[in-house]
Amino acid sequence: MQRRLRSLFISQPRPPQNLTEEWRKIPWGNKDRDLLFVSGYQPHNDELNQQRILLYGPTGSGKSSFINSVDSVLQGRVTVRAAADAISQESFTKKFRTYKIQKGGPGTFYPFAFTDIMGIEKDTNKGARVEDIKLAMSGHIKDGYNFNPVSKISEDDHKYNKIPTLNDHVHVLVCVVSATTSNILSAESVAKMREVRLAARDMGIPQLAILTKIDEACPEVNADIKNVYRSKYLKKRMEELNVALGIPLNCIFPVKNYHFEIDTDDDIDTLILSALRQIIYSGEDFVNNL
Ligand SMILES: Nc1nc2c(ncn2[C@@H]2O[C@H](COP(=O)(O)OP(=O)(O)OP(=O)(O)O)[C@@H](O)[C@H]2O)c(=O)[nH]1
Ligand SMILES: [Mg+2]
Repeated sequence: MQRRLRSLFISQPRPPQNLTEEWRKIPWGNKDRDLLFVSGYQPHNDELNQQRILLYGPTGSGKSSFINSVDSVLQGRVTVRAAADAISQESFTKKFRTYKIQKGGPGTFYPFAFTDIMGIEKDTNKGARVEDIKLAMSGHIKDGYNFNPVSKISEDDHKYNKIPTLNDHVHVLVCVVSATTSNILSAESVAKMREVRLAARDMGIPQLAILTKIDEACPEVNADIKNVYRSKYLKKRMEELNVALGIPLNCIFPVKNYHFEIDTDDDIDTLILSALRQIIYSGEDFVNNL
């Protein structure tokens, strides 16, 4: 009994039940280094005006919020350009729209842009159609196209781009999934997302995934975002995403989007920049290997 009591006193504090040893290292407090990289980035290929980054994923997963979050990090203030929605049962984003990010004064932009699309839904005639996402990847859809969940864009549509150039083509495909739902992604949604992924593979487009809402999914991360790579729960969600879609674990990035904050935060920024850096590297490699 005495020995047990003694061992209780000398035992080291153990991590809380839901946390474990850090399983991915991230340099917290080094945000300026990442910002410097992003602001200094110029595509090697001078025919490329900007990398085109296409976001896809289930309705409500945080695609539009991720675009706003990247914009917020780079502007140094919380911005809300791509409309996000809290209560919509169906995809809130209906239009195919590309967001450039302003760099310095008006009229100058970073050499990458995000294309936001309608969310994927499990029902056959709901949400973005896989055929449309494939056409978007090869640059056939022009900005402003209104997605029609029932039929794909026709070649006669004035938003159909018959002769896409390098700049219309997608250079990086990013799958956006919520950490609160990845284990219950329906089989139908997974099938649609996998089809998109295989089409991108055939076109050689690099692919990454963003796991959003990590604050909502894990109380320890909500208390301190720096627990992200110690969370057993998030590790499990990432492994599930890896198995469901086949995206390698080192291409999956957990982030917390800005959604209620009115000011930016260095740790939230660090995670977003860590994902953004990898997106930029991947797009650059793709264009250089074409
Ligand atoms: N807690 C939390 N909420 C988030 C996060 N990202 C997005 N949200 C919220 O989730 C809801 C849906 O986000 P959207 O960005 O509209 O999602 P979406 O993928 O663009 O959705 P559709 O356009 O409908 O396909 C909004 O209420 C956001 O504020 C996050 O990281 N954490
Ligand atoms: Mg949206």
